Amino acid sequence: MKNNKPITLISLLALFLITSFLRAESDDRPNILFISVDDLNDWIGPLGGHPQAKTPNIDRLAKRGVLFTNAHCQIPLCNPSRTSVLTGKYPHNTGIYYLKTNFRESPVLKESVTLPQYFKESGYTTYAVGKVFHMNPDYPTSWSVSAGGNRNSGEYGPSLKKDDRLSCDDELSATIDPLFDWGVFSDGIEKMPDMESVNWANKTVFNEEQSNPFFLAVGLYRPHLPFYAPQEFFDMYPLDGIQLPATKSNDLEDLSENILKKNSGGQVDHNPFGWNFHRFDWVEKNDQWKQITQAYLASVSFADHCIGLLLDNLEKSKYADNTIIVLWSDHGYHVGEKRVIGKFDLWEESTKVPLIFAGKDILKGKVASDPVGLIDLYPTLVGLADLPISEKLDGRDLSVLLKYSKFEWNTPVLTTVSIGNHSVRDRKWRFSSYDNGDEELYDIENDPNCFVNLAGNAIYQKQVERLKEYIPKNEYPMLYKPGSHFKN
Ligand SMILES: [Ca+2]
Ligand SMILES: [Ca+2]
Repeated sequence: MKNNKPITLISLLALFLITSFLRAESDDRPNILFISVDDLNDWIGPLGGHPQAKTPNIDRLAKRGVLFTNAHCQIPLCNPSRTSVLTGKYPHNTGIYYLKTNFRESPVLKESVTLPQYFKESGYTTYAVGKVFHMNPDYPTSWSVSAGGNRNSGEYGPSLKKDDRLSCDDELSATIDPLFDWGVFSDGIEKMPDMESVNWANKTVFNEEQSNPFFLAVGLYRPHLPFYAPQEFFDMYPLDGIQLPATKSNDLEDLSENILKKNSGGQVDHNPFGWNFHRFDWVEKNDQWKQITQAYLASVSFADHCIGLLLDNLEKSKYADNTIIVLWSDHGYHVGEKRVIGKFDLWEESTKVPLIFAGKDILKGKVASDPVGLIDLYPTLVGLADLPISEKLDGRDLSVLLKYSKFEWNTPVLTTVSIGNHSVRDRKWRFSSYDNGDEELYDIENDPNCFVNLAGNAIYQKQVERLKEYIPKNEYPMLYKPGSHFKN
């Protein structure tokens, strides 16, 4: 009996030490700030895609982290790209290629664990605001707290009625392409939905005491169409001085009809070559190329402003030192290159995306030219949080590139637009293969605008044969309702 007291004290001390250790260990787990930007191409300061683009906040994030200069999406369209990122699966392994298909409809993904869901099930509080998933917010499966609840997260964007159109009031465009518009948003910056998302994130997450580590996803909607931004962002780009993207007058002449069709961004009844070319034809006919370029640049700078507010608030918060930041866009965008306004093609402008990681244990100021994909986000974030990486994921853990300055690789990255139509990109080459056997090959080191299609030239046959090895041989059947992917 006489030993009871000391034993109790020792037990209490041990319990205290164990719980302190566990708490310290759980507190050490990094938070994740996951910022997705919609339709942002390489027109950001550190990627230099447009010489006039002003993105001071993305620039400072790149300086404090690792910037990938050769990162590509796996499919250049919102829903399938986001599905691929958030489930860690290639589109050709799930059948999700189009806008309308809810990813849980794929037998492959029905029971799959999404990236936020994995963090949630690992003890994180997962928050979503803005456009993260596309058709299916997957709430509450993926999220502890969702600002949009179970609403379609694609609803985020300034309301758009037909009478609201600012620049493009052509009846055909207004009827079949209702988002195709641009101009000054005059209701005040605070009414921009992205500002509401940023304010929600700051108030709900950074300014609150978090009992668990958090995974906060903020999905910014700009610079997606309509290119509406407050006046101050248009003022940054005076119309007279706008530089147009580089183009070549006969650029499309070395491409077959099938290649043009597969890269048309979705076919519509009146135009077998689809939205992409139709939009540019309209812009050219109405002499609006400078205006739409200005509006896209203004939208990019507005998105950058929102990113700056998130970074500022995180820096001011108690979570500043223990949060990993990843910034990515779901795909690129053409503003006239190859006579395209849009995405959903296998060309560099559509596939290339900004991708920056920063935070705990990540190198500062590294610029990595290794070919990487958004498919790598899932295993990388899981790896950075020191959680086990599932073997079911298709991507690679980029941690070695984020933590070691000398590590590099040159394994090609894959992009797809539909069954049988794929493209692979390494440091120097882009090779694309189409369902009827047509091919494209570009030497991007010497022809950065991809003007000259080298496929068919015997000199390059070795490169073609090498790159062809990375084109998928087995493809999951397409889950798609014909005619429904754009018309809504
Ligand atoms: Ca998008
Ligand atoms: Ca060409």
